[in-house]
Amino acid sequence: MSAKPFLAISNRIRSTPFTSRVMNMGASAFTVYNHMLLPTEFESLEADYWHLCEHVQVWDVGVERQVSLKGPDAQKLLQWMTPRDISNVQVGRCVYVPLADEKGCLVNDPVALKLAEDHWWLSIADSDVLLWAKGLAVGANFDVELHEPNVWPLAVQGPKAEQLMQRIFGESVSDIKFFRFEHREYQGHLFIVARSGWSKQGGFEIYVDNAEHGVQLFDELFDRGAEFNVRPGCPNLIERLESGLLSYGNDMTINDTPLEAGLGSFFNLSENTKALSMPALLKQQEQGLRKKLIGLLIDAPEGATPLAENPVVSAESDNKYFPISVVGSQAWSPRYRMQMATVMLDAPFCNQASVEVQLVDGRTVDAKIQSIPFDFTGLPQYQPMS
Ligand code: THG
Repeated sequence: MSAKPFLAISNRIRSTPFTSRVMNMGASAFTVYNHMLLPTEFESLEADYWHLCEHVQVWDVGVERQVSLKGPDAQKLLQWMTPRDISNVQVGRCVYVPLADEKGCLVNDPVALKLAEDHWWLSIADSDVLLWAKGLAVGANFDVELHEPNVWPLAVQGPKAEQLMQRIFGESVSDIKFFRFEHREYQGHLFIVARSGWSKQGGFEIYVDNAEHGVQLFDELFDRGAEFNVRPGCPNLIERLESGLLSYGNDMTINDTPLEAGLGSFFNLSENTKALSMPALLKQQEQGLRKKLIGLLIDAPEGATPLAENPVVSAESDNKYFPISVVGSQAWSPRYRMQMATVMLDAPFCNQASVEVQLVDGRTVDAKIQSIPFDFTGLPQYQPMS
């Protein structure tokens, strides 16, 4: 077997103010996200997972770029871009807003921050939202200023995140409620701090808008975090799958609608008639979905992952195998000792209890169909092997 390919890093793949630190601290793998470097692994996926679930990690998620919409038509533009009704969202709130195009297809799924009545940030997943927003605003002659400010979110995640954040920003950081943000001071600089983050282990996100103050803060998080066993980390594939957090570009793409991706619960189809995607989404709901994103739980050992391409899921009734799905993400859960996968599955199979899945080792096994998030109730829970 050949050595792992490496990533050639040039200016097109942007760094964050923390990249050199994260590399020195042992990041062992990176991916590219919004044309930027995102660490994906430190010690190992599994070691990082257990640590995240027990302690606290600081994540360089500077790749979550902010697209700033400012001006009299800022909210009008955002309401056009998302099927979620944002008319009653107050300043200081974060909202998860799937963005969909005129065909109803997913363009991105950012967290939106309402900074002021005429100012929003879209904290984006991996696609060029700025270009899409500009095209819409220019075409519709909207009075709105659009740009990507230099803001690099730092996430502090894990059960001890709150204690560590209190050491830095004071006890009042605990007043910040889930999916809200407030300004907090560190060394004379005001940061936007939200209680949010791409894990279900609890924590905060600090929107660093100044590199110099940011690296000071970064270093202090590690100094003060020693007593909480802090480590550098990153969004963890195992944890986020167990928690049912979806990744745009992996679990769903511009070929899928938010209804197909199971994001229909975040909006009400009758509510926001201003959304660009609404006619297409209403039509799709009326006609029925052709495919759905579902979860697969597979009782197979570590290493026995489903095939990435054509896992060959077949109808139970006949013996002919044919591809009816695409695997989105997959990981082995060390806690439940099960293979987890997300799959965009043809609708006729979605109501079955299980499907047959081909694994990399050639075996074909039964996989339980579940809705996302997975339901692990009744399964034994394992501890980390030391
Ligand atoms: N934080 C910030 N920006 C981001 C992400 C983030 N941009 C990219 C990506 N992550 C966007 N995708 C998601 C998906 C899910 C959630 C957040 C961002 C999330 N969902 C919760 C849930 O599903 O339970 C809460 C949703 C809600 O209550 O509205 O947290 O992580 N800054």
